[in-house]
Amino acid sequence: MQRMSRICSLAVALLLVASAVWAEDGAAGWLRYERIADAAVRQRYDFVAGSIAALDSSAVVSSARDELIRGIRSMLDRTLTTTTTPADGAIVLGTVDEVRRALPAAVIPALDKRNGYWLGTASSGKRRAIVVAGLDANGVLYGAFALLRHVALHDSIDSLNERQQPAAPLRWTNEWNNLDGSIERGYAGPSIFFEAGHVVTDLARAREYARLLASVGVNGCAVNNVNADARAIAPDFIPQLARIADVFRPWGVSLALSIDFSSPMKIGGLDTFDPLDARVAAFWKARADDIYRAIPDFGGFVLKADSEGRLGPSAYGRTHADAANVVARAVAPHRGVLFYRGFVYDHLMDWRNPKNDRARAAVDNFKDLDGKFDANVILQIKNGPIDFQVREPASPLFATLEHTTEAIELQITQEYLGQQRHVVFLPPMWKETLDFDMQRGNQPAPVKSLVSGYVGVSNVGRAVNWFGHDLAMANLYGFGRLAWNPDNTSAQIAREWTAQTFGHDPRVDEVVDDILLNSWRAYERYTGNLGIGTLTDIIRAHYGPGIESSERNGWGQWHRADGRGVGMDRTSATGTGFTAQYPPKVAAMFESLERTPDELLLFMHHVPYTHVLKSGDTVIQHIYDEHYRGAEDAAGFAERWRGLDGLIDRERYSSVLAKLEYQAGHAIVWRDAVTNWFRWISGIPDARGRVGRYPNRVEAESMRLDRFAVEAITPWETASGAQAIRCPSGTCTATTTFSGAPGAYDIVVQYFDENDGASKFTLSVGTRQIDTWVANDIFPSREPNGHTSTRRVVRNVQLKAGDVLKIEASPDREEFAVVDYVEIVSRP
Ligand code: GCW
Repeated sequence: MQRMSRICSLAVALLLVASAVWAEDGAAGWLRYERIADAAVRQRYDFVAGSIAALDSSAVVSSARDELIRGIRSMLDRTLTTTTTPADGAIVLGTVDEVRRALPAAVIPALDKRNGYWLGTASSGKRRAIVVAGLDANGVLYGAFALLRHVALHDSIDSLNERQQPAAPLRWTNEWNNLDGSIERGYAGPSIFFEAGHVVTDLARAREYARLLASVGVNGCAVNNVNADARAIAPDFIPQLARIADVFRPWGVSLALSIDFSSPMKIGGLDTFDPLDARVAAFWKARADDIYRAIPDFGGFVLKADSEGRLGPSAYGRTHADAANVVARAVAPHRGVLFYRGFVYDHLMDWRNPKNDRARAAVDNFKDLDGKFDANVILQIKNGPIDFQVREPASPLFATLEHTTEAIELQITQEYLGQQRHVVFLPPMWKETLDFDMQRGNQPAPVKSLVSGYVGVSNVGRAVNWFGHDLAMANLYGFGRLAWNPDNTSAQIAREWTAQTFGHDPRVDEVVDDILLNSWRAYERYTGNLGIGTLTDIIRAHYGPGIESSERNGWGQWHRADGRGVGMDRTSATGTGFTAQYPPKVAAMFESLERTPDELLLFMHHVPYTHVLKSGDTVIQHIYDEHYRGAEDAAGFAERWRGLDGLIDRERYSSVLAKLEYQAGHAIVWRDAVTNWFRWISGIPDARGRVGRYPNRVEAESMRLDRFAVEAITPWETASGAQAIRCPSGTCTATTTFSGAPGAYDIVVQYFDENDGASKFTLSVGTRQIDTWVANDIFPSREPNGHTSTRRVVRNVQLKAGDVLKIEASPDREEFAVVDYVEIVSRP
């Protein structure tokens, strides 16, 4: 009996272990190494068996070897044994020099870019070995991951002969993590690096993150916020940071840090941070020397200065070059670099002056400094001239500087792009910038040919699946793949990511790829088209609609919509002159109303609402149509995902479905807010009669109310009819009597889920309760508005005339169970 129960508990324990290993919680990201069941596919890798030889014992090459063992075991159930001699090895790993010495038969093509590698075959003893040769240890690691990727993608590796070199030597992420563990613009829980002012004790997640980064060729990571806390480089903090560097090192990821330019004063005991003061230079040198003593492979610093209230060289009348160089010189002897952020602008601009323009700031601030930066300074330039909006032209700064090393900064965290509650696959957007031809000197000059570095603002958090939304991982993957080779297409990146993440069922892959590849366009449609900006609340959350929030303040994300027209006039002829910041051919294109592509029209020009686009539609009708179309796209994503029921694991199926359904609802919030606002300001109705007319909708304020009170919502466009109902205390009810035809309906309740309470709702038809829920999500607001407006849908409810629909609600703390409307939609 006792024995039996021991066996039983052993079996249970084993089961638990097995299910933990196979839990599809997104933690493994794309590195799932799913077992290959198809015999024909397995056969392709028959010769991958026996031993694996790593020709050196460096930590990075050991990681490469161990990763291959792990991946091959998982995909092919074969355990490679390790050896250090290549004889009869199935896989041989090493730097080019090591491989040439050990396997003279290997014909390795020349590699000349750091981190490059060659994947090929060569005879080894009596057999053919797969060779992974890197120019350096990182190259070996990237080659190993590439080999595993081939197997995961079921590619044939029979005639492997692949020379890969990265497009740019520096491929970093920035993590806007604060030392207290919070993350600026992070949407997936607290920091994996810091908590309560120190480095976390358990760095397992940081180690795992470095592995994910390495698998797509990222070789540096600045772990703290660019709005930097000076304490990060204080002497007593360095040993803690060294622990992060230790877990990064085996994955070839250099630790880097963001710095506060006023550190010489804040932590150095000086009375100045003037970059030309010798004591300040000595301070930076001492800090750098100290860091490199503890972390010899430290990557360098990132500096945000004179931007959004951060102190910078302007305090002493010095230039950005002075600021950059004093820090760069401190790290130069250690071969470190300084990324200096080009995101410098005045956020207190006078909005009344029509010539003021935030988009001009980067070029205006940096154009005279070309050639004045030290060789190890890299100017880190956001893809567009404003700030990670849903559509921006490429920043003209890329083309302005000819003697300055440049990096492009892309944002993986979806700050303005749905904060990982909306699916937005970003490679198609990033490629718009990378492929944009500046035609500098009348020569082809796509942005990707002008940059030597890629920086992705990532902001992963403690959420098991890293970003909160399983599909958002495709953006980290895509960032790495584009930083390695910007010629990779979005479709190719999506295909690779999807197959590794969800497997090879063509029905699944088609749907996931399709959702990914159409997602940015959809988001653009229902948030802000024609280059107008994201039309979000720009003052705080950057999340839901807030059409006027960008106007009449100094932040400069203006769209200048008034009763007659819309758009920023950035032409040289009549506007801010921004267009002239581009090389002549591009400038001429943007200067011309006719030649500016529709998708950037309102970024460059102010036009009447009746202006006719290339598509033949007027601007206003286009705004209406696109918002309806975008909301339909979003509904389609959820619908298509439902078709995957049973084809993928339950866990990810359900969690992604919940996100897509929420998104479909929020897309309607966006649609209604933006279209109603433009209907109001332009006075021009929707030719298709949709805007302002919602035949299936019963406004909450017109229901029969018991204890509920009617409330005006701010901004008005974020509630249907500008009003909602709130329950001050206890339990409140709102009822309406159905009068339509008998049949099956979906019932929608649009309510506000604030982050200052968890109010409760029940929905009944007659005496039958059909749904109950608690509004306990954490949206970025404590008020009923476009951030918090949320849709609850009860599907397939039988209704007949005379049925009474009742919402019962009770508030919690400061959340007053606010309801906007009910919609009763007949099922197709
Ligand atoms: O997009 C803005 C963000 C800020 C951020 C800043 C920057 C880290 O709203 O939160 O600050 O850009 O890039 O420096």
